[in-house]
Amino acid sequence: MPETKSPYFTGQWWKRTDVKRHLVLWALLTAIIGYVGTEVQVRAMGAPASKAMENVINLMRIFTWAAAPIAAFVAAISVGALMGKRHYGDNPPPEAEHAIKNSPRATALWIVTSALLCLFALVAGLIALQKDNEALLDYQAIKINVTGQQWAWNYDYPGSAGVRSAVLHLPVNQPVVFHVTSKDVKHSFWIVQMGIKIDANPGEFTETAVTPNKIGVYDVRCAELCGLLHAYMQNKVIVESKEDFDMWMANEPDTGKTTWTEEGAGA
Ligand SMILES: [Cu+2]
Repeated sequence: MPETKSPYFTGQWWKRTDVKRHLVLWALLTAIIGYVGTEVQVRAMGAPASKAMENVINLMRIFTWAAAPIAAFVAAISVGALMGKRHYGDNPPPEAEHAIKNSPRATALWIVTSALLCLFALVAGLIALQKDNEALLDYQAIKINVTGQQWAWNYDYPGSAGVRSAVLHLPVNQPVVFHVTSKDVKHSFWIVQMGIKIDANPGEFTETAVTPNKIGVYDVRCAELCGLLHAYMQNKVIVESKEDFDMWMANEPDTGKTTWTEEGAGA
């Protein structure tokens, strides 16, 4: 007796309407998640002020677009299930058919895919980190001691007759190495638009380095919850021309009185 099989059982799963609907939803959600996760987020961080930050942004774009199809896949199935399995009426719905079959091929596919994505994220991340750390070895770099305390940052320029400032001044296109420590609890020294961040631990020095490549005023923040006023533990970094930096060095060897203005560089 000839049997007409429905596409559910023929193995031609791609002909099923619900599969087609989910595929469309998947493509749509991939685009939305990828776009919001990259463009919107990157714009919110502001323009990059160093090569390191450009690398961070590129890496974020790549990672987000690599993860977007997976997030979208989960979301598409969730939305599809919520839309397609609605129940109307007063009585509880009849038992659904929980025919989840084991498929070694599907299992292998998701294990291999996740493993490859993790490996890719690890290797790409380590390469970016290595690139950033190369600046640590630059013998021409300016060395600056950064001290965090509840709830302020102070900067000492050891090579320059004991200049200490509450505002960080940096000359443009000159590598800088920061030696970071804390007076009390753990903080984290973060220059947002330069893509560097390192823990500030009491009794120890950590190091990070960057070469600012754009004149302007940027944000320094604490990135480690450190007490009541953690959210206010932020100030500015002024990146200026070599001449302006030297002038500031010569004229303001004060102890924390340095202020900054909206005009920024050279002020
Ligand atoms: Cu903090």
